[in-house]
Amino acid sequence: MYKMTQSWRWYGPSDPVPLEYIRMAGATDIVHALHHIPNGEVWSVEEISARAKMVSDAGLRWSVVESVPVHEHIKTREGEYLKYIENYKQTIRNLAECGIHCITYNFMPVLDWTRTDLAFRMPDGSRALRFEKAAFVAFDLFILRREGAEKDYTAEEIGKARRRFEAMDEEEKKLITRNVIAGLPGAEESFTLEQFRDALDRYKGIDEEQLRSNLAFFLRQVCPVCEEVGSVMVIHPDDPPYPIIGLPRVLSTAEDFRKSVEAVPSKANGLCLCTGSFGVRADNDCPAMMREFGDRIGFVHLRSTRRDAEGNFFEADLLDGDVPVYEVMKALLEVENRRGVSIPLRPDHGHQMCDDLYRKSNPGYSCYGRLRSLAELRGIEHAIIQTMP
Ligand code: CS2
Ligand code: MN
Repeated sequence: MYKMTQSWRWYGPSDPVPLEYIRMAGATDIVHALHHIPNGEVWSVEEISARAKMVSDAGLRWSVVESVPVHEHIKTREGEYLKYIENYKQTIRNLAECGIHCITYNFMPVLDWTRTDLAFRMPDGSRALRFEKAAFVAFDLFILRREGAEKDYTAEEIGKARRRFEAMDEEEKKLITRNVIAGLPGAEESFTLEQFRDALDRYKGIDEEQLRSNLAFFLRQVCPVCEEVGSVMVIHPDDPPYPIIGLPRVLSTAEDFRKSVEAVPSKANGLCLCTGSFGVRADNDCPAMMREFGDRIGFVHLRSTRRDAEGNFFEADLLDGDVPVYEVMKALLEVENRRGVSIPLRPDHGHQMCDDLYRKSNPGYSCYGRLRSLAELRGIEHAIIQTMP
């Protein structure tokens, strides 16, 4: 019986959740990146293997990279993009030499994942991450003051955002700005408002179709290298899975991934199925995606969100959100046993709870919150297996 490979994201030696704890949480594999290397530069074999040794000394295995960031020049296909693609290829080769074959990346312009509130109070007192539409629109219209932004919203949305903005004190304005542009963990970029406006400007001539073609261009370059060394590129979906601040999006739905595979059919063109990101849209059926893309899924993020009609969502308790976790796990086990592989899965974000509330932690990457999710996932998997033929 093939089961999930229980994995856990670790940010490196300064992560408040140390490797010893991760092992006690029941994970065997580490998801990691060399965050200290600037975007676009080659990760050397020396650096990778030193980190891998740190992980293996703790009785764990570094098997998935999340992420090798894709330089903005590659996404816009301008400037030094060819050089950065060559560097990316070399990093793929170096990782393979160190036994790491699963590479996560995303193709979101400018920002990685986006939230407005990092400490949304749940009824039980724990804290969750949240995306509040009116606060985000208020940021776009009245803090960032993006040119032409009003065209992206309805009169009702603008009115709501204005009222939301007027109710904010200076502290809250600063906090929202920081949450949006200073970069959440894993996002390697961080901006001032001025730099952020410049970064957005670079996408002025780039629509969805152009960005899609830039993704295909990048994949056509790197996939052959992956095939050569037995690796796979797994794309993480957009979060949130719809256009924001006038930027195009190309990986928000099943249809988006179909288009990518059609453009670049290489078997190295894989998917990181993040149920928390895809699950924000009611038209994304995560169990169906698991089944349809089963052969290309190299990595899974399990997390549940709860959305409302206005476009707000928060990260819910794993079994209390919109994502049908049981069905996803069932589909995953079917895929694993059909393919004869164990797929790495990690609890994506977790709530801040218990001691997490009194310690510093990377937003979303708490100790107890993720431990709770991983335990629940293990229980679900165990129960499903009892009833499998
Ligand atoms: C986030 C992202 O949802 C998530 O997993 O934490 O930072 C994610 O790691 C990147 O978008 C993947 O490239
Ligand atoms: Mn994710």
